[in-house]
Amino acid sequence: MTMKNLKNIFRIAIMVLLASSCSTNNNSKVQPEQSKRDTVIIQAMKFQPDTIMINEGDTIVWINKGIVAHDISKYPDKTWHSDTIEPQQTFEKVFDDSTSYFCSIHPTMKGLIMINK
Ligand SMILES: [Cu+2]
Repeated sequence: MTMKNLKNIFRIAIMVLLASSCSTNNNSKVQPEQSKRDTVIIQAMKFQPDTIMINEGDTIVWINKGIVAHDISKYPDKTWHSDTIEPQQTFEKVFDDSTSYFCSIHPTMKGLIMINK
């Protein structure tokens, strides 16, 4: 094998590497839309908004902007729930299904999460 042939083989190998890294970049562009983060403010003993429409897999972030502690619990059975959320603290959770929730400390506080399917 001559030196010239060896150089050509290296050149081809580099071209193949470049081409495959380009196609990797193209693939990342067609990946599904990234999941979003949606915010619910807890203030004045209410969830604001109290009904929120999100896409499957989105994250909801609750921010306690009130002056007392709250929690986020599945309504009515508390099959999932946050820890106590003190003022200025947050809680976040990913949702794949529609659900209603409430604050088990103040059970009149209710909210609804609807999945856009
Ligand atoms: Cu509360």
